[in-house]
Amino acid sequence: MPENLAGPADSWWSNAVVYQIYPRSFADSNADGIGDLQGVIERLDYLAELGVDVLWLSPVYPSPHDDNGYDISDYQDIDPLFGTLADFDRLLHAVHERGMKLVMDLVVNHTSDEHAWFTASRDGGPGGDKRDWYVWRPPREGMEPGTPGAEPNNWGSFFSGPAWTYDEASGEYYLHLFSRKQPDLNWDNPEVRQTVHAMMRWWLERGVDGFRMDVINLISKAPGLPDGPVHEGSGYGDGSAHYICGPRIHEYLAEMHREVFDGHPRPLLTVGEMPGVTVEQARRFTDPARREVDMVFQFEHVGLDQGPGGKFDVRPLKLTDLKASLGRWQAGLGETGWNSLYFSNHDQPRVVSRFGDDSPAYRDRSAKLLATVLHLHRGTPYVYQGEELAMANAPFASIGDFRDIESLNHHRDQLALGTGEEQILDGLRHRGRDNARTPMQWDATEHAGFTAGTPWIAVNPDHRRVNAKAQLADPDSVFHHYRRLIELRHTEPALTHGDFHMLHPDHEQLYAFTRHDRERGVELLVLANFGGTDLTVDLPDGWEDSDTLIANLPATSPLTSRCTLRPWEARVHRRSRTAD
Ligand code: ISL
Ligand code: CA
Repeated sequence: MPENLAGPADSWWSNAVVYQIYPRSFADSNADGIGDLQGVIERLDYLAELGVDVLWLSPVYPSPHDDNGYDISDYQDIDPLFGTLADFDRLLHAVHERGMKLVMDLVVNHTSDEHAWFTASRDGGPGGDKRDWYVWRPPREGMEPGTPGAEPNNWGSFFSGPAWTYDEASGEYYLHLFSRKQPDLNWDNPEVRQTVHAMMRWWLERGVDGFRMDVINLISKAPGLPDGPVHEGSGYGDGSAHYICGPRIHEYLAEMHREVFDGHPRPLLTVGEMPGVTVEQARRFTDPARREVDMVFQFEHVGLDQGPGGKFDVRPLKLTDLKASLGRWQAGLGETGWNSLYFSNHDQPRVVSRFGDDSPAYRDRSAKLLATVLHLHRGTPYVYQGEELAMANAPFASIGDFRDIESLNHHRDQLALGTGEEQILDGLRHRGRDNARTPMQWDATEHAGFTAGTPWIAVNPDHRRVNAKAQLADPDSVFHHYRRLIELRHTEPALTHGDFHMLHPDHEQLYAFTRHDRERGVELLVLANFGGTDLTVDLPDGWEDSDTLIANLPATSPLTSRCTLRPWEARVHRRSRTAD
């Protein structure tokens, strides 16, 4: 990034829209039931028609797939399941030919336990060459190694159970914040950092346009790895204070920037996935002057409908909470930092089921409303595959329908604790990550045109009605609404440059805000009715008869100072406003 930038809003990605592909579930070209790179190549024209600027590819590297590729056993190759490096080069070329960019998933908080680095680290034993590349510790003193409570500290893993696994051969434990097949790398070791940097440069030289960095704010752990406060439900300690944005995180990201990105000739995009990051921290991470990352994924707004029992403890979202949270992030990152805007990804349930209304009457309309609200915020919008079709949560009948390690582990552990089957399934149906991972719905044929074989996870039966083919043909579809929103990002500078001002923050059904682009003298007004009943609102002065920029329903009359929004209606108005 050039030194003389006025701020993040002047960067190339400030008016870009990113589309996330989860390759396993996108398109299968060889009928083995698993999506692959050739499948992506065959669907690129669809993405070009949607108009997105950047594709983010979830991991396609060799992997035992304990966590669907987020457990990597070789960073510089392609898993045969997805194709070859030659297929990758063809994909990259085809993406660039269409004027889009390609961003890779960088998963370097941990590797697979089948990565050669880890097997060398484990089998070399204490004192071995690569021992220090991972986090090895002896058992807790006075405890019988390998028994519960003998772990070096009390941290629980994100995927249930302790964050440590015992290696009998060497008598030590290794740390894994995620599954036992995802050992954490030791970032305090300079060799580890240099090796990762070299690997990243290798991909940039191949032509990729940046990285989405998996849980990158977890790479610096507090010295001593202290115990965390014990969580009643699981009995494990919450170690997050000792690894979320740990003591050396800014140093490591600045160093990575220096070693990998500085002076690179092509425009790149970097986005750090950062569970638990605060607004203040995110402003530091994304301040262009600090040269760390371009933007971050934060998690506050996708935790608001969660009870004290954790992510599977479901409670209804309060709209006032969502507005307070997103509004605080808009204000908090201000002119200095930059937001990533997302409701959906491969870890989250489908947004139309979660924050909208996926019943036939309001499914399309509420999906368009959610998209409108999100895309009109300040930041870079992310679209997750199928979101642009209003794909909904899946009707999982029993535990046998789930594939995700997080869901399966949770089910196993809750059963052991005596929780009832139906209660567990209810949590999984609402929150399970497999909701986002059912195959992309291309058409109404068997398996939705995703595969000619048997899909690795069942296709949502609603694909007969909800699919890309039908929506491409219908100018009023959710797909075309997303296409228009993406086009607006490119043509209306107020979306990028306008400041953000929340209206009626205490209203429980209305999401309303303005975006004022002072430099160009343009102001936008966004009105969204988050509910299935009519809603009458009083507008601020001066919006009568203003132009409609985009809406999810045809207007019945010009805007008046008091107007009625129909169920799940969203509209965006535009006016000139020079003076203040
Ligand atoms: O979905 C979650 C578990 O409840 C999140 O906490 C998730 O694990 C977290 O957002 C980190 O996600 C990333 O790293 C994980 C991987 O499983 C996710 O798919 C990835 O997005 C470990 O690599
Ligand atoms: Ca395949």
